Amino acid sequence: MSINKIIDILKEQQATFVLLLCHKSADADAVCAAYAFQGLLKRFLPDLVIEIGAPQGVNKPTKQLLENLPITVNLKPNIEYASVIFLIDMNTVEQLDDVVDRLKASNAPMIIIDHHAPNSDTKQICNFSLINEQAAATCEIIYDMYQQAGVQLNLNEAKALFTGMAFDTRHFALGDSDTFRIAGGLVSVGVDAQAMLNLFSNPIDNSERLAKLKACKRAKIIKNGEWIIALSHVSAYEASAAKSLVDLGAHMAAVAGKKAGKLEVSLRCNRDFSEKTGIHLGKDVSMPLGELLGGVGGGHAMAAGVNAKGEVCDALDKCLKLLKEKISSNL
Ligand SMILES: [Mn+2]
Repeated sequence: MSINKIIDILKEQQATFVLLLCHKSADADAVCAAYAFQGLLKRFLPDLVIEIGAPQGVNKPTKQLLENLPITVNLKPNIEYASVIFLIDMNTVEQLDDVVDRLKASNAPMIIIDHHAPNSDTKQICNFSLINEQAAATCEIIYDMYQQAGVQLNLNEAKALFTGMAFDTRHFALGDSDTFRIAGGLVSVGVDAQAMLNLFSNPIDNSERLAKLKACKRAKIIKNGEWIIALSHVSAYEASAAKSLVDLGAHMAAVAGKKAGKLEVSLRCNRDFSEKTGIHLGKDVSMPLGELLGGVGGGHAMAAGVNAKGEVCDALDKCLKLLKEKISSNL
């Protein structure tokens, strides 16, 4: 789907107000992609009112980011008034909890712009999609839309795209050739790469440090052939804990946590595991695990998550079973 097609849809709808919706505790990729996309739409339709909405808040690093870039995010977006709704960087609408009902009640066409493996529920409510699973960040997709349209980024838009990419690629460690091509383009607009990275490198707080250390202490280590799998549980920072276990040496880690009756499982693996087993954590593990646990799962090849119900132990058992099945079937 091209920018021209998007502009056509906005014109057909005689859109006056458009909403760019970000996921729960919106991250830098979501908010920055929305900001740059807002700028691109403005070039074509200067009279259009375009709001960035994060009905379930933004995460901590993003709060810091909003103090440094002129991005306005509405935490109580006007879903009911939108002529067209864009879902930015959002692989599952279930992440939006009760907002889903308001979205479903809306007659506005919905367009998803994302780099996650699409979830079937989300596809159902979206009329159009622009999904590139190869992109390391949604910000990369937006950059290519500017290129396609022949529109120059201004410095703030370039800074935003750079920051979103830095977050989703772990400061470019997970970047591929496209990531560096785009980063080069952004630097040529005037982005000072080192300054941007320093500005947004957030020192982690003690509760996150403790969660990571507890996850290591509690980890159950399983050897499956050549693979070392670590399973653990914490009550917060599951994703950060899973990443830490992989950084420490596990090929694959799953960390579960339960808070207020809601169960979350975060999955991470290293590149070697991903490439040699051919397992896509989002599609092959998180999605079926989400279904097994009465919730939803999704994500990327090397980083994925599940939001569901149930107990931590049962979730980790089921996760391990799925992994073992996938490893043996892909041998
Ligand atoms: Mn993203």
